[in-house]
Amino acid sequence: MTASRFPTRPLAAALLAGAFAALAPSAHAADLDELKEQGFARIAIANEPPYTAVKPDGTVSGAGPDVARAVFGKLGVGDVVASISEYGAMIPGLQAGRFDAITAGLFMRPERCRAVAYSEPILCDAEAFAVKAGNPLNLRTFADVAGNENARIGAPGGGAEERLALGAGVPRERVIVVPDGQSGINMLQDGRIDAYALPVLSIADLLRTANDPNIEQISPISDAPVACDGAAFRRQDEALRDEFDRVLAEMKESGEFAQIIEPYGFSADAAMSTSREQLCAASN
Ligand code: 6CS
Repeated sequence: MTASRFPTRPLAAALLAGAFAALAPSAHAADLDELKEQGFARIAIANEPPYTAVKPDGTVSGAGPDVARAVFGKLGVGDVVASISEYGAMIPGLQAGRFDAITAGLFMRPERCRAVAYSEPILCDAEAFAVKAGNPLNLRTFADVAGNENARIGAPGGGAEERLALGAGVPRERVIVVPDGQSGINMLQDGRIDAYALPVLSIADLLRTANDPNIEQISPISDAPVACDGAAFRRQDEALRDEFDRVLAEMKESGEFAQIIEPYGFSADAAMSTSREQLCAASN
């Protein structure tokens, strides 16, 4: 698995900043020839393994960037350069021209489908809670959280889980915005939240890393649908999205798609058994 470098050395970072400054954010369409000329595609990620990950040495990996790197490579775009962003800031950043695509596990939801041009499905997952061992408040659904006036749930700002909690009737003041996975685990361990909501594979990765017998995973969350992401492009970049989709379909057909995502725990069949049309039409 080749990986892009996420420049950590000052000179490299400065050079990249200069390159970005030269590619000043603009709302104009990013077409394939421009990306080939640029030599890389600028992708938004969240650093939430196994969807996206930035190692201490700056290497970018995770299922989303690895699929994107493979597809863009086959389109003649040499590499991907990643920027870490909160989920809620990804679409505004894309629309402002700071990224060429979002490849971060940004699940298809109707409001997002209206704002961006999604590729066909890539990474699918159910939702999970991390809770204190023994699940003392018996929180198994977002409705359970809504129904317990003492229950506080942590979720990414602008993320799917925040919307699911609010949609289930959890009052705003009991939905705590969590900036990243480690913070969420720390807040659970400190008793500042009673459940931390993320997709199943993300919670599983965090609990493996925490290795703390005092917290446990509850999944799947039965009142949350299985969701899938796609690579997200600006609406005016549908031609680029279509080229991405063409190569993605070839990789699904050849088995290369499964070879990339299944070692991370994702199911190729899950992504291949649904479609952007179905997912964008579903009411969450
Ligand atoms: O689509 C989202 O908003 C959610 N997707 C992932 C992979 N993690 C959390 C986030 O809220």
